[in-house]
Amino acid sequence: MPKGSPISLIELTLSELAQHHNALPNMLDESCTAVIVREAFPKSLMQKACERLSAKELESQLTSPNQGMPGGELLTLGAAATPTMTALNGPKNEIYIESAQHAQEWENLIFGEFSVSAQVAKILAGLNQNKPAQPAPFQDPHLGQWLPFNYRILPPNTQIYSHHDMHYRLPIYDLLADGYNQKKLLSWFITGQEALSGGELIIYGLRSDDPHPPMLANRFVDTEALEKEYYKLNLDLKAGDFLIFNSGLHVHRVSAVQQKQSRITFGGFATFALDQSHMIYWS
Ligand SMILES: O=C(O)CCC(=O)C(=O)O
Repeated sequence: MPKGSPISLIELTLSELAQHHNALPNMLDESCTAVIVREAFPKSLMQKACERLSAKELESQLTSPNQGMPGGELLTLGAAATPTMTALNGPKNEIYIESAQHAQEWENLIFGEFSVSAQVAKILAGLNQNKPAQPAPFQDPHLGQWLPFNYRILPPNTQIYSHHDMHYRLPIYDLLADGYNQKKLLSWFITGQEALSGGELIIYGLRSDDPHPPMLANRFVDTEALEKEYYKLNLDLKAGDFLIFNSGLHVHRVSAVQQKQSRITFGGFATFALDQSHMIYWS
């Protein structure tokens, strides 16, 4: 029998949201691991957005948060509240706040009239008993909202190594308003440009609270052991698909892109208000 927690997946289309209004409460109680909403965003919009993101004018704003990590050097537009090779303790507060101030400008530049953030809020609400979802508020109301999502480019031969996302210990979370569940963390992303070869999201049964995870001497998770011994699920995601999963609990990775085109995604994290009234999302 495989090790770790079993993985369960729900797949639906936008028109079936109402039948799955308990999907995210079921992620809270661990009875559901992942949800894919197929074709949640128009393919033509995704194609245009990826062209704009890859345009010369934006090149100087892209960062390489895992620079120095062989095979892991993805490119991003916008900060993320997560440890990276260049910021092991997560982003500096002022850098994150600066990034959040660009949210609307970037969204307009890359998606035009279409509000991706509003559509994400609608999907999250649909999967959570129609309770509203909104970008995460800062503790200090003058700072406005956290960055709702960031833009991620995985060039050929790069991957995202095995990890989980339970990162509330990072100093950046001191800036989050009170009243949110910091024992649960979900990841979501929209596939902008799919990988036809490699670039697969793989979710494993290994739990973030496992006291004895299989580790290599270099302190990376032993992915070979994950592949051989644990529950696992490979996801086949296409441009326009929306995915949300329990990334605070389940170790996961993105396999190396093995084609000429980059794999492009737009995504962030999400959690629940402690009074269950709404959800928040952020990058
Ligand atoms: O493919 C992506 O955008 C990120 C995958 C991942 O590691 C996550 O969503 O936590």
